[in-house]
Parts: sequence; structure tokens; C-alpha cells
Amino acid sequence: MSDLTSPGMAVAGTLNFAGAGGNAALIDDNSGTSAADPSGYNASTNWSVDLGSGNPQAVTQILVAKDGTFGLTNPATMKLEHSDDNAIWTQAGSNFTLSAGTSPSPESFEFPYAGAHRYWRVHYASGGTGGNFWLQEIQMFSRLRSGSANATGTADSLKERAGSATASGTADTLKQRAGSATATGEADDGIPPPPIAANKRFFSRFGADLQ
Ligand SMILES: [Ca+2]
Repeated sequence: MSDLTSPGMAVAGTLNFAGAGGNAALIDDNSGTSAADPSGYNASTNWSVDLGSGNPQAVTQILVAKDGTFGLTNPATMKLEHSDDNAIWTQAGSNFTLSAGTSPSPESFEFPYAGAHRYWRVHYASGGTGGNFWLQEIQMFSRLRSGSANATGTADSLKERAGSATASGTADTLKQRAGSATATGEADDGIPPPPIAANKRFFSRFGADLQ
């Protein structure tokens, strides 16, 4: 699981206070730079990231770190939203609350799978208004890996499912699993071979008749 936000991505929102680093400071992977809303926090306080065309992601967890000097004056109830066109936004999961204070330790929030989308943002929902709203970093994560599911089962059963895996087991069980394999070995039908003596007698009698 890796951070989906990285320096240089397109960002927007109201955390653009000139005295701080601006919106981009939230994804610069630098705890020494922060972004702040010049109006304190209010109904329009938000920050969004554009993951890029052709790169939709399903965000299921975010980490939010407050600025260590100014932080948040009041707790803030926020919501995570996604969009495909940067115009119509839909909330993912439930509201979450950023605590007040100046502790820079990241707070973690998890969300149910809401599909892959290009734009994601955190948006003020409710709580005390006014005062400082300074953050130093926001990271977003997807716990889902594109294109593959997490398989569970015994090692043998997983090998049987994976067409490119090397199967292990006894020779007999591998031959039984592989429809195109050719089995080698002695057949055992339970009937003992005829005694050598009887064969000799048969051929002797046959030979005698020819004479
Ligand atoms: Ca930063």
C-alpha cells in the first residue's frame, strides 16, 4: 500500500494561505511545510487532489497531520468526497473528525470501498468555526490492488488455481491433476502373469504339432 498523493500532483481548495505553503504543501512529503485556510475554517474549507487522467484510484484510507505550531483551534468534522469531473462530488463513507491542537502525529481515517475516481477531497462538514486551520500533510491510500484479488487457501489449492504456478505433490497426484500428462509405470490389474512353465508347455505342444 503506497501513498497515492505525491509532490507535483494538481491540487486545489481553500488551504492556500500565502503565509503557509499553499495547497501543494499538503502533498510534498515534507512535514516542515503546511497549508492553511486564510479564513480559518468554514463551510467552504476544502482541499482536493487530481490523481490524473486515466489514473482513477479507490481511496479507502487517509492520513491527516496537523501543523505543529498553529494546528486546529477547534475540532473539525470533515468528509471525504470523490468526483470524476471535478464538478459533481459524492461523499465516501461517513464523516470523520480532526482533533483540535497542534500534535503533528498523523490521524488515520478509513472508508469503505467507493470505487475508483480521479478526484478526491476533504471538505469541512461541521464543528466549531473560526480560528486556525493549518495542516502539514494529507496522504491517501487504496488498500485494493488493481487487477488482482487477495486469494486465500492452502498452498496446494492456490497452486492449483494459478495456471502459471509450479505444482508440487507426489507424481501420482500431479498426473491426476494434469489432463494432458502421460502417466508411465506398470499397470496392476490384480491378475498375476501366467506361469512361465505353462507358456513353455503351450509352445512346445504347438511346435510338436507342426512336426
Ligand atoms: Ca507538507
